[in-house]
Amino acid sequence: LAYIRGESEKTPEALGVQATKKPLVGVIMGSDSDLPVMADACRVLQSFGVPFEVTVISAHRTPHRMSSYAINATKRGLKCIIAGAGGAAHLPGMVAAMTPLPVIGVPVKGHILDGVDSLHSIVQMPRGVPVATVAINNSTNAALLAVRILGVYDSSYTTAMEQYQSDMEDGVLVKAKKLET
Ligand code: RP5
Repeated sequence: LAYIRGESEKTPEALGVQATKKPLVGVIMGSDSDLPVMADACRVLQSFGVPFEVTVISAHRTPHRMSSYAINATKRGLKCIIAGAGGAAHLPGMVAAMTPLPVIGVPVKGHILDGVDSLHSIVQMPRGVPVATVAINNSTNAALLAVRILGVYDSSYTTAMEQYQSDMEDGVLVKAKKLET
């Protein structure tokens, strides 16, 4: 999948993100203006060695591309989709409606309503069509959740997650010790 716009400051590569072949996770976003937020998810996936792809798909501006992506996601080998969008953030919900894969929604903060509009658009799905929604701009957690999902069928991801949790705990304890001395 090619990245849509070509400005150097808005390419995944410019943000240290390198998509891989045979992706298991699709990272999609409504606009390349979402990339600085969504790049965190890509970096986390990279750090866990998860094969992923990244691209722009807009529910409103490219509805046909969105349906084609969602409908073909399973047969292309994806196991999970992370979808970020801002404002009238319909992308995660619409993709979830067209694939049986788990979809994780990232509400991207816009300029006007502080991301609460995006959060509500993504979290308020009707019964029957779930989107696992993370906090506003928190694509890091979306990727961590994707790693946990992958761990259900590949225990190496669960082992890596256990290591991550242990390192996180150690990091906090080191900081706590510094405060106590
Ligand atoms: C949404 O509209 C995108 O996800 C983005 O967060 C927002 C603004 O898009 P741009 O006008 O910056 O392309 O669809």
